[in-house]
Amino acid sequence: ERLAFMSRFRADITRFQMEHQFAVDEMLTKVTILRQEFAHLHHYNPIEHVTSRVKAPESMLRKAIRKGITPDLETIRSELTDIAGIRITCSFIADTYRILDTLTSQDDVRVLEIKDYITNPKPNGYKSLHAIVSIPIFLSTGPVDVTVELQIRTVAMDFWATLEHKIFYKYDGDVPQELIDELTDAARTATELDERMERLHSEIHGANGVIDTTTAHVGED
Ligand code: 0O2
Repeated sequence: ERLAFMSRFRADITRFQMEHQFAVDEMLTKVTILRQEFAHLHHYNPIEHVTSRVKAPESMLRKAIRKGITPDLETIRSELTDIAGIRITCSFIADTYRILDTLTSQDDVRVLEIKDYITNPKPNGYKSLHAIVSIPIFLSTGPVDVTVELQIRTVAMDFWATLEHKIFYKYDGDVPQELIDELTDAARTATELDERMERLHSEIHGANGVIDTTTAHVGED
């Protein structure tokens, strides 16, 4: 009986992970289409790079326990919104909002929540746009709605968040105050850089940010 339970549990978890991977794949296709369209029609690429991941079962369980959620798959599905995650790094602040609008206005994307940590940064200085969305994936057994977390940020915000994340884990969440202050200050510098770059960009290319075809550089990851 125990063996049967184990094998059922393993099958359930595989299916659960697969559904989230399919949702990530769907979202990535949407992002690829946007990138190609921008590159070919507007000769401008607002997206610098894209990463994605499906949270591993161990981190899923750890997060569920940390949040006091019953660690069964259906509760995890409804309570943890970042099992499927896509991170889009853009060149400029205006691009982050443009990409957010474009993706969240698509018919099959249902917006569950938007958190604008660019306008309202976290106290430590963290900035990003977060969109929790639900998209359908089509399996042989029928459609399933899967939640995906989109994180959209600039290169400077990403640089800061990556370092902060590493420091947070290195100190196991107990970061010395000195370092916290340093990081908060660095976040201000990142914001200044973003604002200066954005000003320069619009001075050169106009407010809509579309680059002249003769100077266009279409980068691929
Ligand atoms: P990981 O390892 O990136 O997956 P919650 O998701 O419930 O813990 P909340 O407030 O509901 O927190 O969601 P929020 O604030 O939108 O944060 C979700 C994710 O945003 C985090 O996932 C991080 O990826 C990122 N994030 C939020 N705040 C910070 C921050 O201060 N610094 C950095 N570097 N990233 C942040 P995880 O699961 O915490 O981490």
